[in-house]
Amino acid sequence: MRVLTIIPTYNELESLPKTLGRLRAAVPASDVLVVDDNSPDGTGELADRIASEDGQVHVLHRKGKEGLGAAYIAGFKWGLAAGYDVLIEMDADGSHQPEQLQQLIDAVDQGADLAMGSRWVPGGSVVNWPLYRQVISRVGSTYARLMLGLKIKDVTGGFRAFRRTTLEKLNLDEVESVGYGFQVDLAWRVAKLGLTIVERPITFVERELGASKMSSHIVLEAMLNVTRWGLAARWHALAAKRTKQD
Ligand SMILES: Nc1nc2c(ncn2[C@@H]2O[C@H](COP(=O)(O)OP(=O)(O)OP(=O)(O)O)[C@@H](O)[C@H]2O)c(=O)[nH]1
Ligand SMILES: [Mg+2]
Repeated sequence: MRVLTIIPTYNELESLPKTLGRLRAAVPASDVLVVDDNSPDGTGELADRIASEDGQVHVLHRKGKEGLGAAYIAGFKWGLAAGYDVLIEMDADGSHQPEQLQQLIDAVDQGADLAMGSRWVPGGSVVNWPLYRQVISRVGSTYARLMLGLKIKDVTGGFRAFRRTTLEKLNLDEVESVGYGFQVDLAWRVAKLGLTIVERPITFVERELGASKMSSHIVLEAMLNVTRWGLAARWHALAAKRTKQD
C-alpha cells in the first residue's frame, strides 16, 4: 500500500521540522505532502529545503490562507492523482504523535474505509490541554453524535487515515466547511455512505510551539453546521416516511 501523509501548515516554522523528523523515523514508508498556505514565517521555504534533501517529502504551495479544509482537499486531490492507496491527515504542531500513525494505517489495511485517531475512547488521552478545550471538544463531539446519529466518539479529531476509495466516493468539491467543521463534515459524509469507520486511541498533546489557529468563529461554524445537517437529515427522513404512507 502506498501511503501519503498530508500535513497542512500555516506558520509552523518551529514545529514542522520536528514533526517531519519524527514522522520519517516512525513511518519511513510513508511519503509526505506539506500543504502550505504561503505562511509569512517562511514555513513553505523551509519545507522546500527539507524536500530537496528527502525525495519522499513533497510540498504543495497555495496562494494564501484559505483554511485547513481547503488545504486538505488540495492535498487529497494531489495524492489521488499521484496514485496513493492511503491518505493521512496529520497536524504539524506536534499534537498528533507520528509514533501512533501506524495503527491507523494498519486499520485501513485490515479493512477500515476510514480510521480515526480518538481522544475519547478507552486508552485515548489529552496532555496539557486546558479544561475549557476538553469541554468544548467533548461537548462538541457529543452534540454532533446526537444530532447526526454518528457512532464515533471523537468527531472533530484530525488524525485520520482514509482509504483511497473512500475519498473517491466523496464529492470533495462540495465540501466547504473549515476548521473543526471540516473534520465533522468528512466523517458525516463517510458515515452516510455506510462505509466502515473505526477509532483507535491516541494521545493528543497540546502544541508547545507556535500559535493556535483555533477561534470561536470556527467552533460556532461547526455547531451551526451540525445543527443544520442534523435537522435536514430528520426532515428528509420524515418526508420519506410520509411519501411511503401516501
Ligand atoms: N495550509 C493551512 N494549514 C492550516 C490552516 N489553518 C491551520 N492549519 C494547520 O492545520 C493544523 C491544525 O491547526 P492548529 O492551529 O493546530 O489548530 P488546532 O489544532 O485546532 O488548534 P490548537 O489545538 O490550539 O493547536 C496545523 O498544522 C496548522 O498549521 C490554513 O488556513 N492553511
Ligand atoms: Mg493544533
